[in-house]
Amino acid sequence: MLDKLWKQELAGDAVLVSSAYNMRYLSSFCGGEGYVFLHPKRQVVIVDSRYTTQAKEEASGFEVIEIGGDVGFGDVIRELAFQTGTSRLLFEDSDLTYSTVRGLKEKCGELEWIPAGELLNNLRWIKSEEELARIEKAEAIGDKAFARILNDIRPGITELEVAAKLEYYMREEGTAKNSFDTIVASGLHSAMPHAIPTDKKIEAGDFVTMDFGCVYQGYCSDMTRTVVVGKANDRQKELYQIVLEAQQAGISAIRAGMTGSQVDAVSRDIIKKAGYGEYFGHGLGHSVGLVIHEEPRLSPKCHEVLRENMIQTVEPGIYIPGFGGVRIEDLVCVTADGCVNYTHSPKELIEL
Ligand SMILES: [Mn+2]
Repeated sequence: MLDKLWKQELAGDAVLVSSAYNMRYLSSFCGGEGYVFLHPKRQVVIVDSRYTTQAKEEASGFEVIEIGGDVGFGDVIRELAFQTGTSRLLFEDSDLTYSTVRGLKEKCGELEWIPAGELLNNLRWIKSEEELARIEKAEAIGDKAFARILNDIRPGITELEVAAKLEYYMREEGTAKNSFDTIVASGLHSAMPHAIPTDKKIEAGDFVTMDFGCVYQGYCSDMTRTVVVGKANDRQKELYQIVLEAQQAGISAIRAGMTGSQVDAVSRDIIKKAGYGEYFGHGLGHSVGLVIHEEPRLSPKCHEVLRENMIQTVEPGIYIPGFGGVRIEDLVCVTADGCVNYTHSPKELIEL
C-alpha cells in the first residue's frame, strides 16, 4: 500500500508511522508496537527484541532495526533522519501522546515535526479486493454467531450471558477477537444506543438489541439486530417497521457518487416523517476496516463523496427513554450503482 502514500503531496521528507493499524497497512508488520520510518529511499520497521523476528517475516522489503541497550526509538529515528537528509518529519499526531512526542523531539534535535493529521488514515478509505474479502468473512462469522444466539435468548438469561455466548460463538466460528465491546441491551436498556451488558435478566416482552463484531485477519465486522422476547406489542412492531423501512431505504439509496449526508438524509427523513426524528440522535453509519469506526461516515455532517469499494454500515435506530429502542445494522460495500450487502442475517421482526 506504500504506493498510495508516495502519490500524496507530502508536507515532509519522511513519515513516522506509529499506530498499529497504519503500520500494518503500510508495512504488513502486525505486531502493533514500534515505529515504521518511511522515506522514498529507506523503509524501516523499528522494534524491540520481542518483535524482531515477526517484523522480518511480515514486512518484506523493509529493513528491520532493533532497539535495545542504550539505543532507544528516538536515537534510531534521529540517525535515520540524518542518513536520509530528512529535516521535516511527518508524524501521527492522532496516535502519539504529547509526552511521547516531547521525548522523541528531545532526542532528535533540529528535526521539524509536522502533524500528519488524517493523511495516513485517509489512505485506507478505499479497500482492495483482499481487504474486502476479509471484511466479508468477518461479517459472515457474525451472521453465524447471530443464528446460534437465537436459540439461547429466553426469559431468565442475562444480558452478560448473551454477550458471552455471542463472543464464544464468534471464536468457535474462527475469530480471535471482537472488533469492539459487544452490546446486549434488553428492555429499557435498549433505549441506550451504546448500553453495556449487565446482569439484568431478559424478560418476556423485552426488546433485545445486540450489536457485535469480530476481527478476521485484522479486519473488523459490525452488525446489529433487535429481537423481541415473546410476542411484540403494537408499539414495538411500529417502531421496528419504521427502523427497518429506514434501513432498507438507506441501503437502496447508497452508491458511489452520493455524499455521506445524502444517504443519511434518506433514512433520517423516514424516521422524521414517522414522528420519531428526535429519537434518532446518531449518524446513519460509518466506514469499517482495520479500525471499527473509520471515515467517511453517513452523517448529516459528512459531505465526503462515497466511492467504489468503500465500506459503510447502515444502522438507523429509534431510542425512546422509558420504553426501549430498536437498531438494525448491516455492513455494505459501495459499488458504482449501489452496494453489496455483506450481512445476511434476517431482518424481519423476530419474536422468540
Ligand atoms: Mn456500527
